[in-house]
Amino acid sequence: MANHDEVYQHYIDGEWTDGTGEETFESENPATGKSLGEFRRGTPDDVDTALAAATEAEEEWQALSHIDRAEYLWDIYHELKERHQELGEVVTKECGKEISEGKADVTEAWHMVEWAAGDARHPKGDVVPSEIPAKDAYMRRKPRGVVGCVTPWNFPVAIPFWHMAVSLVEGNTVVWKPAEQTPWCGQIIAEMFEEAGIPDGVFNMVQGFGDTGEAIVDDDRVDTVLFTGSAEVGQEIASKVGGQPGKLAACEMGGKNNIVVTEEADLDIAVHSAVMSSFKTTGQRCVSSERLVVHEDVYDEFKERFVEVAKDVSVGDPLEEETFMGPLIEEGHKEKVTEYNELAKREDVNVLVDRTELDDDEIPEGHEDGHWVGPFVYEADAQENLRCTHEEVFGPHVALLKYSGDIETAVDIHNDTDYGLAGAIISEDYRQINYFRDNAEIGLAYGNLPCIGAEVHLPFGGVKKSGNGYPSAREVIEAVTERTAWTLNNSKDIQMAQGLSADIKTRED
Ligand code: UN1
Repeated sequence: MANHDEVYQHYIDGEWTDGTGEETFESENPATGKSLGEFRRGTPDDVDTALAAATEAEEEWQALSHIDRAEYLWDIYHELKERHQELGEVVTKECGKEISEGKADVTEAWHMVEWAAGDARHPKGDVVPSEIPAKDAYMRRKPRGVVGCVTPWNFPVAIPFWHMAVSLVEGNTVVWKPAEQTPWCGQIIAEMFEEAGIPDGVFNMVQGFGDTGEAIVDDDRVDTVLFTGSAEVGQEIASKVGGQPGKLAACEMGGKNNIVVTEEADLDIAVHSAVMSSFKTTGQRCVSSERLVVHEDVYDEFKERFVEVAKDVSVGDPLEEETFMGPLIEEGHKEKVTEYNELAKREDVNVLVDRTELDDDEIPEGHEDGHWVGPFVYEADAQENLRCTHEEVFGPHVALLKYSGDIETAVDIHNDTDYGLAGAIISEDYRQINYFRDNAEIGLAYGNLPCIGAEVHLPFGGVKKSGNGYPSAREVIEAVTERTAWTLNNSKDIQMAQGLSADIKTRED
């Protein structure tokens, strides 16, 4: 539990500060409804102060080598590892993910820090051949300047490091707004940067809501915006930033992700992968699967087995190791998931499992005010344009979509959503697998696996409505650095490429 006598502050320019706002907000444990601590709510003025500090700190930070900058992150890497259990529990208490997931979030964070800090010693840029033997050509990288980071609650430790670790090692300064649902994780990360002794103004954290995030996105001093979160907000950010010359946004958003189970599938793998993809994190990953596209030859058996698990999967106290699904993040989200379950019924699907309201005896003692929901599973017509099978719910709301015919048909159904983040094919036939690999419109594709659990050094991002960039690992380097094409002449003569004449002709010639 965070300290209850304290109102937690922002971290700006190397200082803890109340900021200019009068308001505070609480972090709530979604499994109990109890407060975990009170936090200052940031204002656009606080963002202004943080951006001034980040801008001021650029020069000093950029004067350091990549390797020196990475040293601060190595300290954080060790701390994340040493405090694994404790921080995993904080994640679980604050965002409701069951404990193995809470701990995996912390592990994913130190993996990202390790990648970014280790990358500091790798070659940067390229040596490029020139048409002219006397010329040396290089592609070099420079930091863009100030990076604004807006991160979600569902990976409250990992995703901040996706955004910030590479940005900082590359020489940018950062202004970060953690999700309003997980300010305690934000507080702990800011304490880590402080303890690591990062120079004032290089890392700044402003707690708050959408208006704080918007102030970061809108400000001219921000050179790159990194955003992970909902499609609506991401699209708004991408279009706003797109209209501001010189500014970049890398946005990673949601999905309506599919698992395709063909007639050649091993059904043990299929059921296992589908359960993991649909119900882990209570369906609240942007890569969670809400569509299971299953061939008619294996449909009945798959359905029977999947439904059996969905009826029994354990929902409960996320701190207990026996729990598979914790609560939803907040009451408003419980309402949204419930509405989508109701909508599916109105759209006349065939409901197979409805655990929208759990039985009283399923809810652990002392957790009556948690935001509980269990699986909701239904079958629907794959060809029909229903809202429930096409809109992202972000919960354990799963459609079984039966298909007949070949893999081409399955992939057509797979691609029939506006999103394109993650997906999987379950099949023992390599031709089907390869067809899916080449034709599924997604950024993260899996074969004979769940469509969740990407490793940090893979590019993470989607196509279509799911994203316009990759705010993590190697790919984020493009968003947080500028390239310079640098050419040096080693000769005293000027010789041009493309056969361009270097002769200067005068009237006398
Ligand atoms: C998210 O879905 O919001 O691939 C992020 C995964 C994790 C990250 C998920 N590494 O499931």
